[in-house]
Amino acid sequence: MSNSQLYPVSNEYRRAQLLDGLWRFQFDPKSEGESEQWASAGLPQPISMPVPASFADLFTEAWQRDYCGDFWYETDVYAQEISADQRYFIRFGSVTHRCRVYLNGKLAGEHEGGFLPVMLDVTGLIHTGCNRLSVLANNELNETSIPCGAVSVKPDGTKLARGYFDFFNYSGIHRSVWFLQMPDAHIHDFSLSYRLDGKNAVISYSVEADGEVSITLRDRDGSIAATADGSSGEMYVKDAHLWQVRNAYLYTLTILTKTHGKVTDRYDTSVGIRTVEIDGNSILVNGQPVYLKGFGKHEDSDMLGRGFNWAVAKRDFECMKWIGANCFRTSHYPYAEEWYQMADQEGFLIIDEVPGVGMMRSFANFMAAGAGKSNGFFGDCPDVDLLQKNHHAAIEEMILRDKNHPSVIAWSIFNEAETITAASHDYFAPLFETARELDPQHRPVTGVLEKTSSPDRCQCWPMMDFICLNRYYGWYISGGDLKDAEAQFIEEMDQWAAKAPDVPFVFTEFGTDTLESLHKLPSVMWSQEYQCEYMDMNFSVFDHYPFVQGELAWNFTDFQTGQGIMRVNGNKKGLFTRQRQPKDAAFTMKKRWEQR
Ligand code: GCB
Repeated sequence: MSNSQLYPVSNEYRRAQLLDGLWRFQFDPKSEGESEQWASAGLPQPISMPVPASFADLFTEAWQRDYCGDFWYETDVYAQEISADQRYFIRFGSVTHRCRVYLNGKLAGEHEGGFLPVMLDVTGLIHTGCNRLSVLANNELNETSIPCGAVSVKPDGTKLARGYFDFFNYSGIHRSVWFLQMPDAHIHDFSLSYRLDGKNAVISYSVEADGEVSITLRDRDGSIAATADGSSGEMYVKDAHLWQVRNAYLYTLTILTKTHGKVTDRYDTSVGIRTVEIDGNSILVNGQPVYLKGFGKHEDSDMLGRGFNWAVAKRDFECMKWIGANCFRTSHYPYAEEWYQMADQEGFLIIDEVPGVGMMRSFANFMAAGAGKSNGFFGDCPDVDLLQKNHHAAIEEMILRDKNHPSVIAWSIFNEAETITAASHDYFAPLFETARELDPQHRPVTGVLEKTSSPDRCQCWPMMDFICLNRYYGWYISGGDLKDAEAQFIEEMDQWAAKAPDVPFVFTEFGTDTLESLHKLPSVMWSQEYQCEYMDMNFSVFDHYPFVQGELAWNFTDFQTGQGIMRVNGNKKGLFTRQRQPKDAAFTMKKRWEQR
């Protein structure tokens, strides 16, 4: 199983060597690197490039920042004695948006999709000593890739990525790269699901591994809480410590495999015991209703672009704790695995979103969507089957990667897709089914609806276990007139109340662009005062409808987008600046969320 998504670990049976650092890099605008054998000969004119990071914001020239097309990364991998009873892998946390990877000039594998791991078995390609690892990456967008977009070609032949979405098309090797060594007979994957039995818990497990399996669960003190033998079965945990919202308890799970009585492999990981269910219009964690408070985020920061950085993640969690949040959505793509590890530790809930974004044909689709002016998409998509295949693969890989995180409470299949045609229904129905079939924990499955997906027109909301709405009354609709905005908001919510009163609703986006420098009395759009008043208006509408079970503001921080007349060096809807300092409305949210 080469698509195992287990996070790398080192122990007496496995070695995980981090390859992060300064790599060699070269743009390949004419796509000639493969025919000119760059993978075996080495990059002809490399510059240095840090990994992990987006390349865009490290340059001082616009063409480099906006580069679209093929580009190469290269580094050396030093292998100690290669042994016949071991397997060797190269694992990228992600390469955006697609890649072909070569080891010593030979193709090791390729991957479509820029937000999930690329795990390549290089056992036959690696040799003792220095090996050349070359990555041909590409960041073009089209209507079969997720996210969706297009590429325009300028008269001089330069390509420009035109995402049908509102975030910069950051590209590169955004997450850590590892050289992994593990025994030939090894542990490939495991799945857990939970049932509570009074104060006790039943863990159903299955392990995919070569050899005989035994597992041990240890509590925080290292005492054994349960054990089991065999590749699937149940463990009974007496007086279980539950993983609770903002009060996480993590056990350590150890999986051992043996062949002829001898231990051959071992994998240790943190796990949390908790259940997630929908009951009427409540979202239950461990049988208790939870109201989701938090943000839609982006992986986005100064200099790094979308590159993962532990310090940024730490600061984000500290800000989210300070403000009283308990949840975030990985808008609009699965994040680096380290975000989920931290959420597991901090007791945060995650709505895990696949990059199903841009499924509406518009270069500023946030405008069209926010105002309820969607265009069709699926009916005239050039190759809807290929798009669906890529979407399906991303769902599969996301669930395979994230299924064991206690923080993950739901899967989001799309953000603001067109959902008002029969074609959209036919497109999404099998994808929702896939998510339901693949998740051993049967978490809720949802999708995020924009304004056009109104109660009377949306064909897809019945597929959702809870309904996510992005609504901008007071910004894209009746901007500057909160009274009028509120009246229209209530009108729509009354329609939902009549249509789907027994389903939980979560607001996954609401917000206003706000300049940290602008104060104005009386308020105007873009001022800090307006953001506060807008939030208060939204809260009063949310509180009026008992089926509203969450509010995830847009956005946690200001973030980079493409250029445009509606964006001032990016989207300014952050409750925090891009440097992670609070705007005034952050105090409004804190006051509410600390009491909610
Ligand atoms: C949306 C999109 C999000 C945008 C946001 C906005 O509806 O889902 O990606 O950034 O609106 O600020 O316009």
